[in-house]
Amino acid sequence: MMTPMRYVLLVLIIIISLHYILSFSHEGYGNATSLSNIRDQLHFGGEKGAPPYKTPLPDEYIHPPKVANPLERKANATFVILARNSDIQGVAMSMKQAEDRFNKEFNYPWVFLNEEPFNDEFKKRTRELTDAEVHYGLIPKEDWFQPDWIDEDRAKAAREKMVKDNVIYGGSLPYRNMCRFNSGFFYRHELLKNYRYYWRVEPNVQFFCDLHYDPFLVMQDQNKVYGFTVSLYEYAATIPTLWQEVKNFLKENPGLMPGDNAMKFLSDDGGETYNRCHFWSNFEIGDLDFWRGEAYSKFFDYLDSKGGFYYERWGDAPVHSIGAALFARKDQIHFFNDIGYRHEPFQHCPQGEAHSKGKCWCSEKDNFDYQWYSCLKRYDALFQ
Ligand SMILES: Nc1nc2c(ncn2[C@@H]2O[C@H](COP(=O)(O)OP(=O)(O)OP(=O)(O)O)[C@@H](O)[C@H]2O)c(=O)[nH]1
Ligand SMILES: *[C@@H]1O[C@H](CO)[C@@H](O)[C@H](O)[C@H]1NC(C)=O
Ligand SMILES: *[C@@H]1O[C@H](CO)[C@@H](O)[C@H](O)[C@H]1NC(C)=O
Ligand SMILES: [Mg+2]
Repeated sequence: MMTPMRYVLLVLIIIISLHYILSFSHEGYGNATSLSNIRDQLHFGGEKGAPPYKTPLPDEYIHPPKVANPLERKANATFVILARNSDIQGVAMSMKQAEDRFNKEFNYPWVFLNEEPFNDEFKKRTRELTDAEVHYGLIPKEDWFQPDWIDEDRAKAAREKMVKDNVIYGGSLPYRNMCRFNSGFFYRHELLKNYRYYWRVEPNVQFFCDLHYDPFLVMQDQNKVYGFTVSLYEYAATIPTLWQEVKNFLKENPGLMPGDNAMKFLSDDGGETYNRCHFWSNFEIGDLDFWRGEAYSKFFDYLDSKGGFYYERWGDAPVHSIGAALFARKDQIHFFNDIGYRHEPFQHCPQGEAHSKGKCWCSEKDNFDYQWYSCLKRYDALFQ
């Protein structure tokens, strides 16, 4: 029940509220809080100019991006991303970080490769992330799809068995095409022919630290052929006969290995068995001419002819790693310690001085380098 006293109180509250509401449109409260003025600014009527947030700030507030290249020389190099149109969000994320951490200072071009044409959204969203050149390439069919001479019945049986055995990507044909392309074809693509060095980037990776030197110049000046950040063991189920084929190849093609190669990274018994160590190829900074050279070309053609990319599920990571470890000198394989990097589920986070120098945002405690599943200790041992 409403007593007379409560009735008076309610009327009072209404009067006070009305006073407040009306006073908001009073000039004394300033135009930011004036309802009629906000309506003008937001342009509800459609008859006034653009809302203020659409008017560019005067130039005096804006400073141009810093472009610093103290060495004033550049390598003959490019970024390369293999991706589908549907990968665009992950590509944008990776590319933005590579630009912010490094490339906005250096402006190396970007090459995008796909077995289907890139669509307008993919091109727009990648192009607007960089000041550097961008190139979009179509992969020739014969470099991508399963060749005719592969026995599809045998390949299919292998895929089905791997699904049953829960092998990751075991049932996927596109994944196999991708692994074979990355192993033996990307460096022969028309768009990469004019470059010597490449930095491979994948969708959804992270770069944690500022990089104030040019890793391509390190490769060039120090005669490196392969750079990595993470190394680990391969799944045995994906490469049952790979090492036997490697040994067959070496027997048939003597003289391709330099004396100071990195066989010890791959094998603990002088080459008899493979310890499954490989460099994680979702990150690579490498020399395209090394892949295009005699030793690796012969090596890839030999492996390809055995059909293991389809009858098993040979990855480009072990194939590249074995190629680099056997046909380059061990000092031509470089660990990029300063590059903080994550591809799920592992990351390399620079430690100590390298961490602070790079202003890294990864936690030093989350670092794969000497975890039990990492092969970095075997790389270290090459030089001890
Ligand atoms: N154009 C194209 N690119 C592909 C295809 N499959 C994979 N890729 C690209 O090849 C690279 C490796 O593929 P991922 O799916 O990242 O393989 P992964 O790194 O082994 O596995 P996750 O990253 O854990 O899924 C990435 O750059 C992909 O964008 C494909 O069918 N077509
Ligand atoms: C509010 O806007 C009017 C009209 O644009 C202007 O004349 C008045 O000075 C402004 N008042 C304040 C407090 O800025
Ligand atoms: C870059 O490297 C490629 C491959 O080695 C070579 O063909 C090309 O001439 C080089 N370009 C320049 C400008 O040095
Ligand atoms: Mg990946």
